Amino acid sequence: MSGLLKGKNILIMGVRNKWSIAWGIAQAAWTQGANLIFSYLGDREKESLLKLTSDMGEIDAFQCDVSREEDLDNLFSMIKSKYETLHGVVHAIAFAKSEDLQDTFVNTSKDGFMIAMDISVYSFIAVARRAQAIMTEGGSILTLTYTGSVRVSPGYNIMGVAKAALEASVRYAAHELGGKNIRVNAISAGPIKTMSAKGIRNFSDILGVVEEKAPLKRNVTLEDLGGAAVYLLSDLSSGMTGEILHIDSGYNIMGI
Ligand code: NAD
Ligand code: IMJ
Repeated sequence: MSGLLKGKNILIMGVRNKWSIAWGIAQAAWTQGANLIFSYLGDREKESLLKLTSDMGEIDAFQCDVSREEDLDNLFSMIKSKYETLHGVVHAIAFAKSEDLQDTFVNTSKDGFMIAMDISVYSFIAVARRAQAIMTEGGSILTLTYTGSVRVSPGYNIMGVAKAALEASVRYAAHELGGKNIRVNAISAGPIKTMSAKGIRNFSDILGVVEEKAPLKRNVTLEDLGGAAVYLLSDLSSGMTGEILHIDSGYNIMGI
């Protein structure tokens, strides 16, 4: 299969390095013929993005710290002026203060709560608003979530609360944008070793539990996530919106 995303302008937000979920999705979308546009947080990410995309030819990459409204305004006005229309957005961004992922949940500070909700949830709403305004031919908006939204994942703490709000945001945005043929979905990914998982206590134990207990007896890969994202971004998923799609080796269906 190839060419599922031919002619589609797709914005990928959240590549930090070659392990990033956003990069796995970008590669899969590229293989399917998408015109990729990237946004990155800062200079460090820009440098690694330029290296990663060096054999993709001329590709636009714009700096955008999603906590800054002016960065978001600039990003979408650049996209509008250069591409006229947008068909897809991948939002693969989350952040909480590291102390809020280590300390006890009830010790979450107000500042820590606000930061996690701002970067991991509000940014999605802010992106969806700007994206829908230039999705003149319909479109697909995609974000990434984790099971910690619905079940307690010790240490995930405020990020679990943020992901619950993110998933609810997917449903509200899907309801509102459906009339413009814009679909909004999330992938709930199994644990995967990225920078956002680095330094998480017991992370290799968590990967081991999935290998042992998940129906597929293995952890998910960037290719697994890329395939699901291509489906959600393409017309193959034309009847699907407001959905949380589990790409987790089936772990979520298990009880004891
Ligand atoms: P990652 O660290 O590679 O990606 C996170 C990205 O967020 C980085 O590119 C970082 O630059 C960006 N970011 C943080 N603050 C930002 C800001 N203010 N403005 C713009 N960008 C900002 O890690 P990842 O695991 O690929 O994470 C991508 C998404 O996948 C996140 O939403 C994460 O919650 C989700 N997710 C990860 C896992 C996992 O196990 N790694 C599982 C399920 C869901
Ligand atoms: C993150 C924290 C605690 C437990 C965790 C994770 N588990 C998994 C993750 C079990 C799989 C990774 N994940 C799903 C995330 O969404 C990570 C988000 C994140 C990670 C960091 C680490 C560095 C930092 N801030 C962060 N903010 C969000 O300073």
